Amino acid sequence: MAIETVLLPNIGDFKDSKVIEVLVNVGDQVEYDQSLIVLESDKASMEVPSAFAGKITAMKIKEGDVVNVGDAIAEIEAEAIDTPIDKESENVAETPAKKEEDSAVTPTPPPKDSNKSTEQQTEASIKPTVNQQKLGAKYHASPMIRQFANRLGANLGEVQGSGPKGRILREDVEAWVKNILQGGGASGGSIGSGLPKPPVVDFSQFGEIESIELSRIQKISGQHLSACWLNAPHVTQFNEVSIDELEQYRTEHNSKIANNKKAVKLTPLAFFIKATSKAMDDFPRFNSSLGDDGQTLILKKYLNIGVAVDTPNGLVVPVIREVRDKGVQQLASELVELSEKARAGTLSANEMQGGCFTISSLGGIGGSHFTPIINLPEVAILGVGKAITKPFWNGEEFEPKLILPFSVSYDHRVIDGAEGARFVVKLAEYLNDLRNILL
Ligand code: CAO
Repeated sequence: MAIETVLLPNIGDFKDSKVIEVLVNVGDQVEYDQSLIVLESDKASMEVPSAFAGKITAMKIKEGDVVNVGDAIAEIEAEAIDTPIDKESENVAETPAKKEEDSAVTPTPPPKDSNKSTEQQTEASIKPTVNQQKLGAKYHASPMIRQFANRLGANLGEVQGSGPKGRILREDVEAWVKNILQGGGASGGSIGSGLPKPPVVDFSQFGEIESIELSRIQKISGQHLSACWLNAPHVTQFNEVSIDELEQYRTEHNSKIANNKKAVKLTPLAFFIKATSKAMDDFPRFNSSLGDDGQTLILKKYLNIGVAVDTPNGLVVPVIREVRDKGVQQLASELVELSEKARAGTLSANEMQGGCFTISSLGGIGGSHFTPIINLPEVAILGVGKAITKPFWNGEEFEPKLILPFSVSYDHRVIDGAEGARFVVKLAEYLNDLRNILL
């Protein structure tokens, strides 16, 4: 094994280039074509790959050095290598265009016993690098393809090359981008947002299964919920409040109207809607949406509240309009009407639009706190659990109190933690003593 010196080849515009990164150390085993250093000019940065495979015995430059054509970069105890292109060309039928792309990047492998000159370590062995991509990443792509990928924002580290020796071709980049646009996984197993894909499992290997199609509503709401979950940085704030007085008033009211067949019974939810609208007025950011550019906040002067309704076909969210102007009884009536329509599948599009905030109440079913998903472009959602009687320490003794668990998820881009906490405290204040709403 001979000691070979890697020289900086002719790299065109790169004169007095600064070494901005050294990617290898003495003692490292490097492969032929592996990037050794990164140079920077005022226009671009370039990776300089090794023209030899072997062990690095000396580094001749360090970060911050300024280098020119012919300068020594490193010394390598070189191994004999195969010539990839020669072998590949025997097996791979290539178009002229593909050949051109490859010759633009593939280092000409050194003849096994020749003295390597600057010319032999040609400019073809220089790889422009895309700054956003991992330096020193072991993928093979021509400068043209790297530029193409950079323009499209494709991460070459995730693109599976279909060319000789895994070289990335134009169509590989196109396929990667197409896959991302279709919401699929990239070759590296990630989707557009960079999330890993869940494993695909053939469950039938473990036992009997049955596949049923999701309902139309579930398909639509599933996509919407995923978008909401992925786009808004959620914070969920939990709280509990004693609602004995609310409950006493509600049951008294309901017993008074028990004989009136036309009167709508009050459920706690009508009170939650009213109290929420008051808290939203106190904290107007809870009645806002982020502008398309993500740089502006749209504050709404109207106040409509959507209520999640569980239907046999899936979840729908009819909207009660202008909640501020309505009393609890009217809210209860509209809630009954809208939830009946929702279950019958007769809601109009208009009745499901224009919400400013959503309430998801599971109190009629059970369970305590949960983390509701913000219904974008709204910025917050209230999730209500089932109120149960619990021992409450009043300062002197435990007394039984009807405690309502609730949670508010909010978009942290719009609402700070302190404001989120103030909102849930204020909401609890209103629910604890409805007279506070009148103040
Ligand atoms: N704590 C204790 N009891 C509660 C309660 C709470 N937080 N909320 C409701 N209840 C009681 C009601 O008082 C009622 O009891 P009474 O008849 O004795 O008064 C009973 O539970 C049933 O209430 P309800 O659920 O029929 O009525 P509602 O107004 O509370 O809710 C609606 C209406 C449409 C929201 C509800 O029927 C529904 O669909 N809930 C599910 C919403 C949902 O799926 N959310 C999840 C979205 S995310 O997947």
